[in-house]
Amino acid sequence: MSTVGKVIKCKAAIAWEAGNPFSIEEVEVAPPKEHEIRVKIVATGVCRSDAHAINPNFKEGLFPVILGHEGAGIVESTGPGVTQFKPGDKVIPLYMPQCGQCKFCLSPKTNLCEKISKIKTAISDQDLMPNGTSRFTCRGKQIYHFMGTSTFSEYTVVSETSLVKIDAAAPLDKVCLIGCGFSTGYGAVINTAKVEPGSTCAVFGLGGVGLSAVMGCKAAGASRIFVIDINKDKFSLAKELGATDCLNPQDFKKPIQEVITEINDGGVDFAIECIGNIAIMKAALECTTVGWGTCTIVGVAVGGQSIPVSPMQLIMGKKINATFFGGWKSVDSVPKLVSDYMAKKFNLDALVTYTLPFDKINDAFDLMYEGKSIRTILVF
Ligand code: CND
Ligand code: ZN
Ligand code: ZN
Repeated sequence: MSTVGKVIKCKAAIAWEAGNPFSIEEVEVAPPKEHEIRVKIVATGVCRSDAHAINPNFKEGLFPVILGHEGAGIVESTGPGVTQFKPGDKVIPLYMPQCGQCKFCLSPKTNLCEKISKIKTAISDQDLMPNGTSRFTCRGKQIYHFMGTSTFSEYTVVSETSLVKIDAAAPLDKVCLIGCGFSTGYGAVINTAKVEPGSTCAVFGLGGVGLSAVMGCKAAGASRIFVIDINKDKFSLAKELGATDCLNPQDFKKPIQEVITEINDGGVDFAIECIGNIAIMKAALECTTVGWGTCTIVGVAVGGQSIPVSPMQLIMGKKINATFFGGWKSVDSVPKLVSDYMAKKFNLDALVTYTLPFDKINDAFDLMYEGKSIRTILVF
């Protein structure tokens, strides 16, 4: 029986409040309105940014909410005015939209788009559909969307600027990682840091984002890739992906930036921070060489914190920059990244530690908190 135009009842993980486990509930998903698409999510990754959203220290989240921003699925139905998508299309929801018309989309200088949801300080302040309403209800309550994607639901509704069609042959339980973790880390290196052949790099943090940054450094032709993590279990995979020197800061009496500058002739050319810790952001800048060292911030720090950087570091020629979704203009780039994966230009499979049924979402978060997974993929 067709579901087009009807409310769909399905399974979703609701975060009713910060600090508590998700509860698997039956939700009602309304049909898509104008310029919206309803997508059947097939697979979704779990990223640290989802954990930040339910971390009481961040104090930014709206509740109750359906999180998830690293998914892939199939179009179920389209709302009025949608021309680029049809039922059955394989798609990736985009937390960084690309409307193609705003001042940011028209500039080659940024991958931001003003249609992005939830950049409170910069552009927008809602976790709802563009018309200010939600398509989700549960137990009679309106449920907030998240980053314009909400992939922790069997069905979700997204704006047409927050979705892109991909190769029909793509395995959704792998390419979902192109929706965030892989693209963010790899793009931070390729697009934002612009790592050069023969250069030396230091990647701080070896989660899905950091290991993707390691892959980026390798692909860019870096000659030496330091990786830094307090969890030594991450080192063997990092080496497989291209790391040359694995450092655990807890093994040294000196600060890690001093260790790196001593080993590597005054510091590395590029440092990439993939943790979200302001002290490590400072260390990352300080471990780069004077003259031209570049530090790229990828990690998201607890709200309200600042990086304690000495201006003298910058006066000495070091640069600091940061990236959102790895600098990729999403609609243009995501289908190409999927094609590159299909052509075996990079290895997403290495990032998938576990594939679990969606109902095990709380286990997936525990595996991340305990440092036992790179990525867990949840499948419906
Ligand atoms: P995940 O938690 O999987 O990995 C973090 C890694 O850092 C783990 O291996 C930890 O052991 C390690 N670590 C933690 N603390 C320290 C420390 N003090 N010293 C050394 N190593 C440490 O996270 P992820 O890979 O999913 O995400 C990484 C960050 O990137 C996180 O802050 C997330 O919110 C952010 C991010 C940013 C963007 C963007 O567009 N800029 C997109 N997605 C995620
Ligand atoms: Zn993410
Ligand atoms: Zn735009």
